[in-house]
Amino acid sequence: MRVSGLGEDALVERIKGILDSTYIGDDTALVEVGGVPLLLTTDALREGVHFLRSFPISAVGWKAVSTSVSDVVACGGKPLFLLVSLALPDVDVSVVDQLYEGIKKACQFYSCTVVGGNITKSDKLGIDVFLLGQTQRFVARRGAKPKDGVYVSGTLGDAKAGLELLLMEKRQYEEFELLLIERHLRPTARIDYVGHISKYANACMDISDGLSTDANRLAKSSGVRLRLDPDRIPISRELRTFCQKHGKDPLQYALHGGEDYQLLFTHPESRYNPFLDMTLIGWVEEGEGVYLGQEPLPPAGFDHL
Ligand code: TPP
Repeated sequence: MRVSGLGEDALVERIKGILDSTYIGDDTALVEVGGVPLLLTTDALREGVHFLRSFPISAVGWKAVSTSVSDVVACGGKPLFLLVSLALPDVDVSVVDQLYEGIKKACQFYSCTVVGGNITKSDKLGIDVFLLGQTQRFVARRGAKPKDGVYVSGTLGDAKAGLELLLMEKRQYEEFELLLIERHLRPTARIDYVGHISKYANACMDISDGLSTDANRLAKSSGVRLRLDPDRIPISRELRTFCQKHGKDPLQYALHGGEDYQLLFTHPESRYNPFLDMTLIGWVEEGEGVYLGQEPLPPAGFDHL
């Protein structure tokens, strides 16, 4: 069987079985070194899969750091040190300069440091980030409890619309379109949520492959059902305008669009924080799977295989 026939989640389960590992399965791995708990994660961006060479290359650097930071944040942690490995075609040196300008800006924003890396020759450009972080309390995907509220940060679906706009290669973009493009190119990991997640979340993960796919992962890990309310899914004004213009349904973007790097988390409703842009989108119940109102919501986001 080809890996494409298996799908990403089943392949990860298979690898977990081969390694006989109890670590694999969350956005980061929690390890202990000399009594100190540390978080480890790695993420890759590949030309043709995550970006095109025509995209601003400094944004690719920013995004490479942000996607890994997002994993650490989802576990309630702060980023510390990174290794950056490049798969590099014979490009102009300025491409590498710009890439690292983006990486540097992101590191300054998230207060973390590149401490090394690796460079290999390649036909296509690729960036692998390995990130070390630390947390006061490790938050996994498996802790959601019946009666918890289900929350997301920010708005959903913007990054998918931004990608579609980029791929249209228009000569001129309207202001709302530029905002959506920016959300695709330069997603911001929700480092402002670290305190809230590490103190209050029972379960958390970031939404990289789309809410429908990632909510099913969280439900499965926690052994619970998530029932989401379609009227509560947060959708930006820009996405509504985009969908109006193109005759699309914004809810479909919010449910299945990937790469927003917002957080999906659960905790008692009493922990709601009005100073964060968090939205209650549903509740945890006993059972399994994800429901949107009364209908099952199967995973229909991005699958890497
Ligand atoms: N085509 C291009 C050129 N760029 C894109 N960003 C996409 C398609 C869409 N896309 C690529 S990866 C991805 C999506 C929606 C999902 C997120 O992937 P990743 O950041 O690797 O998430 P992970 O599953 O590793 O957390």
